Amino acid sequence: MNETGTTRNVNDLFRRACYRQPVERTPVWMMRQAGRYLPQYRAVRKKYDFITMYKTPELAAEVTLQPVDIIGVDAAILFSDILVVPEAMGMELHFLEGKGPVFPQPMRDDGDLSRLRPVEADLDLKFVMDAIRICRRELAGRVPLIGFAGAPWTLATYMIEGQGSKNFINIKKWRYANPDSLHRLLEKVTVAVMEYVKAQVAAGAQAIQLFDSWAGILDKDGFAEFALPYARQIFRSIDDADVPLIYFAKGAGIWLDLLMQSEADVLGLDWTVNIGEVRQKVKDQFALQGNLDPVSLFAPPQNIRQQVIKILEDFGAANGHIFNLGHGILPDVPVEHAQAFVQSVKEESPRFHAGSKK
Ligand code: 1CP
Repeated sequence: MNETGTTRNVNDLFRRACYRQPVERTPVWMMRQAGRYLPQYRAVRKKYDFITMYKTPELAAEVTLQPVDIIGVDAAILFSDILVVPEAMGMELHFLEGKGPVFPQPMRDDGDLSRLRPVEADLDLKFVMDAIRICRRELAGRVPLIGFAGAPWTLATYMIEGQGSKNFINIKKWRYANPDSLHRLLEKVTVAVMEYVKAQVAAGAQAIQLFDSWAGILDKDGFAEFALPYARQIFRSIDDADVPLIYFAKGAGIWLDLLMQSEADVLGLDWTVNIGEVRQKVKDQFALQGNLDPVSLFAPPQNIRQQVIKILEDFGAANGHIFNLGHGILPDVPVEHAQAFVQSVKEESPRFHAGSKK
């Protein structure tokens, strides 16, 4: 136990890196690490559909822990989905095999706003909180547990489009034709996500990542108006919780001046930016997470190692790097390649921290 009465993590590299404190080596985890590239995940998934898996705390905890045991990552991320929040707000969610998640009755205008109800996270999303408690017990301090949510802009895209989209015509039409009512939707979603992440931290989540996967479909002014302020409001609402806050806004690396107003501790980067250049610009204001192109994991392990070295060199000998992919790991990546990636970070990064003291 430490002075705050909580059990200290045996491996707290991730937390220290998030707060830009010295580490012996760079911590590493992978977005979507609990997923289909793992045969052990597919074995569980063969028996249960996706929605049953995330609604059953024991199953969610089981697959959350798999990459910790099999790949050796330095953080676990709760197995769940960003779409549980709109579902808890009253939108029916289906999961179609071979297609993915779908809202059969998407929101199309302000008349639909009244369909949304406020979320009581401890009740409506109890299965998530129970999964967090099981994960913490079973991890027993081996690595920290990351909780997460979709950022309001990205959740709104799914709520309005009904599913993944190519041109996002429906949400963009709404944005241009009736921006005020889109703001009302985003406000409702923001309140729900604030409740949700607060409850996750209370249940034991040791970091919170907001996924703004569709930030990059916006223009700069649109990002400043419809995405960033809502993510920032959520970070502000849990600022006093003593857990690192990560903002992964995919495609937003070109708007670094705006990302720097996010009030997160860590900026998640996709693979399109050079992490060294970003570090020069953000200086010591943020830790950075990223940013290997997930497709590079199909290359042979020696090539993966070279890519890892390149990113470590670009970042340089500084504090505040959490190694990750630039987006989620793809389903047909060979497990040995994911292992080689993590192993390469573990083996190659210590020399960049040689002067660091704990
Ligand atoms: O087994 C299966 O077929 C289900 C595939 C799957 C998985 C493993 C889905 C459906 N969601 C998940 C888990 C998941 N989703 C996690 C688990 C923790 C982890 O290992 O990282 C997380 C963090 C998410 C978050 C999520 N869901 C995002 C944001 C991250 C990202 O990739 O950009 C998004 C956009 C979703 C929506 C979603 N859920 C599932 C799919 C296939 C999709 C994408 C739908 C689409 O856009 O077409």
